[in-house]
Amino acid sequence: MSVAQRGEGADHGRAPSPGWLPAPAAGGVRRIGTVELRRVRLPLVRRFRTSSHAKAELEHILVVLTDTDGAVGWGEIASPSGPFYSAETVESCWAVARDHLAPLALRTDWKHPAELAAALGKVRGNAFARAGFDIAAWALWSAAAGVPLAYALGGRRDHVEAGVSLGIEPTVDDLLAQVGLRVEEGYRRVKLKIAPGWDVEPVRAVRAAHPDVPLHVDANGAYEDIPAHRAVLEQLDELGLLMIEQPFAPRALVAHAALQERIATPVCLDESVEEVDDLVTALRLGAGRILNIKVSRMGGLTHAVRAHDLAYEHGVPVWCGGMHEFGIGRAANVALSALAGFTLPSDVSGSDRYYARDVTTRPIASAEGLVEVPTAPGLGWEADLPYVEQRTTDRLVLGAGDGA
Ligand code: OSB
Ligand code: MG
Repeated sequence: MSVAQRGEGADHGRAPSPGWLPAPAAGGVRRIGTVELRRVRLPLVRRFRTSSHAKAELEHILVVLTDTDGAVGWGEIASPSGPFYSAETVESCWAVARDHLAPLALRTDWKHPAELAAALGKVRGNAFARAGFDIAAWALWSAAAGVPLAYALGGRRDHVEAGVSLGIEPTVDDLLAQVGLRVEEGYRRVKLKIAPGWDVEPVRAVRAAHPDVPLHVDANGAYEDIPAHRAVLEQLDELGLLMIEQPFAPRALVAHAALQERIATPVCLDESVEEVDDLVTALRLGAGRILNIKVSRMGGLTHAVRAHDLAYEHGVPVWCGGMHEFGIGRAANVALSALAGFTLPSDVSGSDRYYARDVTTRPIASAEGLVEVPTAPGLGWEADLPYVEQRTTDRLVLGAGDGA
């Protein structure tokens, strides 16, 4: 199925939920009249630590596209500040958005967001930066077409299952307290960040305290395909985990395939799949049995949907990974997770897990581990403009004259 057909009723064989509006009309030719970029900072309610870094405040870039008819769409560039998850940084995203993506967006005529995504694809890599524009284009287009973003993408769920991602904690007791809290809140699965030195012991302790909780671990590529690390991964294989996510470096697809042959626990890929062609390679090699699809990492919703479709055809279950998104990026994650292949809980925990106050007028809320998919046209959450303004540290507006 091609993305160009979306909006014409692709439903993966599922009956549309009652209340969904008809599929969007194709609409006319659009041209972006202004691109607004805002650097926005939000304090985190709790520090989050991965195998590479720890943070108390996050800065993301909000992208606001306004077309020449006045239709508006918001997107989010959710890059971490440093180049540790991928090669991008907030600074690199700002420069690429300003110097390359905004001019491309300002001089491209498009009818469907996939056409704008194709034009932005002239820029290699820089997926997080491209994703901000692609999300904004989908938000604009689905709002203008009068359908919920999820529906425009081909999603037909009315709720999506939420899981939480827990960082590396100072002690095993701190971790157990966090897991206890989140299980109490009803989250459908718990993901634990692991790294050499923080793996078998904490994961065993959590498993002992919560024998039935769907549990998975994410190494963010911190292990190597060496005997000592293989032994650790084989011990983790005994703990009844849903999956072991990205144990090895992004390009180490052969090592992931070899591991998957040795262990029964499904290997899940995250950093390894930046493009749909990486997924083609991974599928051919048997480098994993589950895919984490991140809107940012794939360069936006257009490519995220394509990765979903390919995984779906191959019977590979997917879930939507998070990048601590603010409300705009989080809304895109919720919409994407409404697609049929997202059969595992996604990183779409409530805004309150990360931010005391989000950039949307209404926070994204998880109740009993479920997040409602909006039925309103477009993104389904509105930017809280006064609060966004208050948290903005830098702002740039580019117009037609800047698109040459
Ligand atoms: O690997 O999923 C990851 C955050 C920053 C960098 C990498 C990752 C993460 C998360 C975020 O786990 C989870 C979330 O947004 O809920
Ligand atoms: Mg991950």
